[in-house]
Amino acid sequence: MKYTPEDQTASATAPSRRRFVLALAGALAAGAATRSALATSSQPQLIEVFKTATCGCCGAWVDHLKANGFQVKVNDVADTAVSRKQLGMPEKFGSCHTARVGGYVVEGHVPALDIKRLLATRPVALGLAVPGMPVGSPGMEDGSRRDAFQVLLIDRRGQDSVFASYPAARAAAKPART
Ligand SMILES: [Cu+2]
Repeated sequence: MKYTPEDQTASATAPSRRRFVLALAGALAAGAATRSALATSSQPQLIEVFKTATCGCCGAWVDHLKANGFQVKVNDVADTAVSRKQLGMPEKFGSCHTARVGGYVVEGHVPALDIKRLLATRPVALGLAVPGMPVGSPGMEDGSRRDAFQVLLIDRRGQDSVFASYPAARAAAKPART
């Protein structure tokens, strides 16, 4: 049998060209998927807030959410305890406002970054809570003072675990003079 270089070339080229076309199609599909994922994530996340009409720190928290890219729907209600009960957030974790976002409940002055982490990691849980109204949490600013506070992850049985911890912060101390 006579060996012909052309035959070898032809038989080697065809499959590799097919592989290249398949690889190109795959790359295009991956690019399209990435673009659509980006398009989805650039849509503002809707968060629905339940607060009383006169609550100033609630309004400041709403502003904090908007500044961090959330689309906020505000519902002024007569009693936020009723909203908490409807959303299933135990009263012992209660604060001045409650909210619903992406299938979770968010109670109190929770930092927007923690809500984003919740939505990105999607743990099995009821949601997050910052009980009470710690000074220095978003919407509760008082100069540079910040009391230590924790963001709690509340599971569906009402058990809590620490989701994030914020240490206390004070205004920079003046240099001591001796
Ligand atoms: Cu408040």
